[in-house]
Amino acid sequence: MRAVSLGLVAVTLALGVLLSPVMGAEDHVMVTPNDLTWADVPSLPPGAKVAVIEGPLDQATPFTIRLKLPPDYKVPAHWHPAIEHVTVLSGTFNLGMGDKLDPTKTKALSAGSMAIMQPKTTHFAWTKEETIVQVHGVGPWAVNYVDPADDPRKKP
Ligand SMILES: [Cu+2]
Repeated sequence: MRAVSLGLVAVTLALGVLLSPVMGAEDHVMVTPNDLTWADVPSLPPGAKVAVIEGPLDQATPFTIRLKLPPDYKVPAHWHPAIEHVTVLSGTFNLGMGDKLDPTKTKALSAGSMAIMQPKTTHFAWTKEETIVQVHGVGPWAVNYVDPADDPRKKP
């Protein structure tokens, strides 16, 4: 009887140790717009800002980011290794599918709109006014340009 009790205690302790990282401080996230910290985005042309809400993006874990794009901004044709969910929060996100940015082949996504792109789907976007979009998915995340010359990380 005593041996069984000790065994249960041992199992309980072992589970407690195993579960503790999952039940850690990050069991929920609540953010308001004022909580966000905006930073430059090396993978996008200059002028865009990113706020990471959930991540990290380079891991096989859910991520949520916001992108703030200035007026008259262009995102050249690119693709991602993971599914992309884009929700437009403010402004207008003009989004098109294909290997080359063509402003005549985009759909104007107003605030409240959403787009979903499967992995490796090539797409491009532009803005006329400041636009904020929220992107979420499951990492690892990356931005790969169709034309390597468009990649700002490869420019001096
Ligand atoms: Cu994209």
